[in-house]
Amino acid sequence: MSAFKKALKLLFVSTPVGPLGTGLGGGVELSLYNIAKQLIRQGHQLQILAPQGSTWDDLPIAEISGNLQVIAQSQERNTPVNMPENPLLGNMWEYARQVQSEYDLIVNLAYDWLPFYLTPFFQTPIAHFVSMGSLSDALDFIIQQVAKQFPGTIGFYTPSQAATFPELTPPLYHLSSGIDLSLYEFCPQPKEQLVWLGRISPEKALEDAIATAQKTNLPLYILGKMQDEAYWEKIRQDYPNARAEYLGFLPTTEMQKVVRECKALLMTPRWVEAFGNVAIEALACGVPVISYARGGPAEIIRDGQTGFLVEPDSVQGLVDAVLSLDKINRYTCRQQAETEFSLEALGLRFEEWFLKILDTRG
Ligand code: HBI
Repeated sequence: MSAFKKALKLLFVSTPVGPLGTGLGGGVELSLYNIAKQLIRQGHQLQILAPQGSTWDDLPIAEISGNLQVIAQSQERNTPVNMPENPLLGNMWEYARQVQSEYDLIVNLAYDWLPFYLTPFFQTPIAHFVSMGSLSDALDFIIQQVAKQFPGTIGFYTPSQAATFPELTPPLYHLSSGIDLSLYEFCPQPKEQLVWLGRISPEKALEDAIATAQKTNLPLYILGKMQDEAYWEKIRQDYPNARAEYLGFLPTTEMQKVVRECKALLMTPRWVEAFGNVAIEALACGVPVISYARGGPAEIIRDGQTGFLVEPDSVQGLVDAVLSLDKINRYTCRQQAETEFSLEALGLRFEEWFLKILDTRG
């Protein structure tokens, strides 16, 4: 902590769709873990409110009980906001209301209507980190209201993610992401295999990766949280002969042992991926990333240098990219991770955002 910056007391309120450490919270779980660890290293004090059953290293977690929120991407755009009885989301924010005076700032990581609606009722300022692209009219509307009433309190991963929302009052902050590079080991010489990482859910279009592996006659390793079993079964039926092996949701150190030995990571987002933490995890291992040119990955991958950006939803484009992988220098991939996606850079971006919010508040 430099002399010019005071230590902040921060209350993080996690995503209500699954306990931390289970993978149900998708990319925002990893983001929360990395941001929290780095801000503590920078001398700030943190408390994390998270669902019962959350465990993660030595992170200071207060576990809150209650029923999980339905995941937003399974709803329609015009689905009314819904809350289960004994809602975990409501319970987390009631706890936050009670303890708010002990903190300088509350940081919301839930992609849900309630925290935005509650913002004017709180005395302590709230920073909202929006973790996905626009998915619902109700959320778009309330985010617009908070951006207008509390300018500068809305943060995104990337500009392309922010652009999916209707016009928002500036300033908007783009925090990008970052990972603990020491957990990822560079691999100069891969095996003849491909990998796909992510929650197994329709918006991730795993079927395109399996089709690509089949056309290039390469085995495909699949890692990530099994979010939609029916979707997975349908893929199995559609591709009975695929050389695809599902390895489950592995902790980072185990996951990177598989990823680092692969020729490339395939990313096949059907939606506008807000960021794509899996892309920088692969780069950190020296693994080129081949992705549809949409959303976060299009802002991460240097086309032709650290991977390839492909016409969205074109399996043939993915196949052509796989056949061009010898053009990529794997060390360039690792270097990009080191220069753009280190934890230090991530922590400084969040710290700067938080200090701006507190300065605005005076
Ligand atoms: N859905 N309702 C809801 N709330 C969240 O916080 C949420 C979600 N779906 C997915 C999700 N968060 C995370 O996996 C992404 O933010 C990465």
